[in-house]
Amino acid sequence: MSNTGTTASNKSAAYDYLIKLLLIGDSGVGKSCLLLRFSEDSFTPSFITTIGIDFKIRTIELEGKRIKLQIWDTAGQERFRTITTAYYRGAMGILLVYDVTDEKSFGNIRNWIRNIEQHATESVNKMLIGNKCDLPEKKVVDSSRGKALADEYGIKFLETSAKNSINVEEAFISLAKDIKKRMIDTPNEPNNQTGNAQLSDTAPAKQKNCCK
Ligand SMILES: Nc1nc2c(ncn2[C@@H]2O[C@H](COP(=O)(O)OP(=O)(O)O)[C@@H](O)[C@H]2O)c(=O)[nH]1
Ligand SMILES: [Mg+2]
Repeated sequence: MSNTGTTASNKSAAYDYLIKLLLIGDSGVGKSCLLLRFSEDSFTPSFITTIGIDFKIRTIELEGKRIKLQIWDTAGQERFRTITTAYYRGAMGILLVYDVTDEKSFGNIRNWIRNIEQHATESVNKMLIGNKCDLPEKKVVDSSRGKALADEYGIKFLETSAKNSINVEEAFISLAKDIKKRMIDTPNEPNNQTGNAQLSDTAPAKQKNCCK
């Protein structure tokens, strides 16, 4: 539906920035649903078995630039809380997701952050997401606790609903904006090359803290 005003360009290849995002968090918190909501604006009440398709793409426009978002979902491995390093390397932004109706998933956020510190690049942008905010009667993690945890790590915080489409756009787009800004401010950082230069999925990681 959108008319970008560019007539001759190849639609799929035309972008100014390629940004790779990663969704992590305990199994069942709604990562796959958030991704489905953001990429296809749909929702399914059943569990989505994340096999085969590892990522989805959506191109957005920010301040006149086309931003291609490649968003990786962690295919079922979250149960072991050891997402393979391959998922972390090259991630420019990470959405840390918990379920506001599941205390344990909130408690585990600290473990997920430890994983990020071990495996992702130091400069990676993070955002804390409390999903399923459409279930206030079942909510056990107060917004203030989510906010406090995010503040402790100096990251942004939003409560979302993949089901009712609350704050999903905002979460992804806010993270993308912060990353775009960082790429412009520090273009020489290993992970900040723009356009087609960024992201070969098989390329070796350029990690700063590569301590396995
Ligand atoms: N009420 C509600 N249920 C959700 C929401 N997001 C996901 N779910 C449900 O939570 C379950 C797990 O979702 P899924 O995306 O597969 O979780 P994942 O394991 O983190 O990928 C499914 O039954 C979804 O329908 C939400 O925002 N609100
Ligand atoms: Mg999933």
